[in-house]
Amino acid sequence: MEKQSQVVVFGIWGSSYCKRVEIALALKGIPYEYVEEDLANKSESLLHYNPVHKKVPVLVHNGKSIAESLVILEYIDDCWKHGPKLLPEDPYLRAKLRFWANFYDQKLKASATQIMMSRGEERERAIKDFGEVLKVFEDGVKKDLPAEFPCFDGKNLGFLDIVVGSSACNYEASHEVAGVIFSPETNPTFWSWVTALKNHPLMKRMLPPHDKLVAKMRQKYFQSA
Ligand SMILES: N[C@@H](CCC(=O)N[C@@H](CS)C(=O)NCC(=O)O)C(=O)O
Repeated sequence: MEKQSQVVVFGIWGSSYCKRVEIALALKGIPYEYVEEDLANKSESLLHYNPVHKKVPVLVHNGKSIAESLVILEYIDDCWKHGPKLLPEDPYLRAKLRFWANFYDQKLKASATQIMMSRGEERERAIKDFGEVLKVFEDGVKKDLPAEFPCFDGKNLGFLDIVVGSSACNYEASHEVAGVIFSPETNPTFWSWVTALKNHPLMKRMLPPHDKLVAKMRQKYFQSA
């Protein structure tokens, strides 16, 4: 777009929300500066650029800030027309992709977090709930979207692939830390999609290392372990 575009991303390394933004920028070949935040001691800049939610990620483009990862992905796609398109032109398909991305964040991610936070019977219930929500997501995505959106073979990353793929390593790490919550047997479509996304060269380059994520999850959810 502009000749001297300046792009800064405020994030934390282990956050899938933040990784989405970095993956989208890398996919389009947009250079950016990355600022690692300390959420226990949020910087003045983060509070200034995201005064409403005070969360990462935040994208600052030529001094102007945008918050919320899904909003940022759309902004990147609208602003930088070169490189792969994250969303298609067709308004109906765009709406459907947005719908399932929102469902993924509001239902699936929330449900996965619930599993990590709970223990015993509550955890068993949380795993069952997650399975049900995941089935709705799998069936809905297959029914609503044509084969290329999402990209189940993980080759041409688009909006929903980035949304889901950014969590791929988090799932792998959580399986190691807290036990399996989905498998090729229970959710074959989601399993093979997430695996294909994780193996995409860009994802491999951008996503956090497994051992580092495992250590972080152990500390966050099982401090005594
Ligand atoms: N809906 C937001 C979620 C972002 C989010 O939850 N960020 C977390 C880190 S993973 C955060 O900044 N938490 C700090 C806080 O809650 O104070 C998005 O999509 O960007």
